[in-house]
Amino acid sequence: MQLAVLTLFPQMFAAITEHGVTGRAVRESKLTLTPVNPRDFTTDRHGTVDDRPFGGGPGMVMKIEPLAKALASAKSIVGEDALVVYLTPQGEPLTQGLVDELAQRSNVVLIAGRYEGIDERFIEAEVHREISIGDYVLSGGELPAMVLIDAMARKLPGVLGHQDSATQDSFSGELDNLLDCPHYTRPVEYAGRHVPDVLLSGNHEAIRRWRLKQALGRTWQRRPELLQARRAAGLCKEEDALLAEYIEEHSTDKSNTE
Ligand code: 9WO
Repeated sequence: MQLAVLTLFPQMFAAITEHGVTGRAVRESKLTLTPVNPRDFTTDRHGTVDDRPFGGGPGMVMKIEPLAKALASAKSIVGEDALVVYLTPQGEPLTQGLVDELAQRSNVVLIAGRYEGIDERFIEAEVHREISIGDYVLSGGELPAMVLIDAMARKLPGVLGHQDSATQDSFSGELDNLLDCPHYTRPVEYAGRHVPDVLLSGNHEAIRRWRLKQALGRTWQRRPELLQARRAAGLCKEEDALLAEYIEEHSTDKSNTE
């Protein structure tokens, strides 16, 4: 996947190009990430990329011309047919489904805004998708762009080994649309708390059922709306039974009945 990011803070992207799973994907050329700075495309002495909003009010707006030149440069690097994505709280909510769809693209340009945002005419003319990573305001689109890049990178072929295969996670595989089950490692006892016996049993079928039950139960407790989505897709009989068991076992917990 070839990615370009329009950003006034290109160094921020070292956070993902130099570390972890995304860093390895970049080193192995499964992902290329080219920051393009609109400031490099200004012609005035001060490198002006922002201006006062028409209609008045506080803050500044990113000017079209440096963005348009930066976008042309970005497309010349990743491909003229690239999908152009603007990260904004006004966008479509990011979900694993949307990540999976975007990860299929081989060329993407991300736009990370600053100040109060970018001139609406640039969005109308050039942006294909507006995407939000959540209902909060940040000081710029760089962190949301990195969130999206990280999520896409782990869906690229060969980026994850089967050790931490993407199909094992919450939101994909058997635990599709469910929260993850709890995880444990050594020691078997910590501060009087024990690892559940079933996980030490070596009974792989019992362990699979326990994990599925925990995933269903936690989703029911913490994110019931996700369970509705899964029910629509069809909760199987085993899942119905496991969730009923979980609810029965937790019916005396204060947290569930209030
Ligand atoms: C500022 C603001 C102030 C009052 C009411 C609403 C407001 N919206 C914004 C705003 O969108 N500022 C942005 C800052 C301009 C573009 C880059 N910035 C940004 C992107 N902040 N948060 C995001 C973002 C992007 C994707 N998903 C979540 C947040």
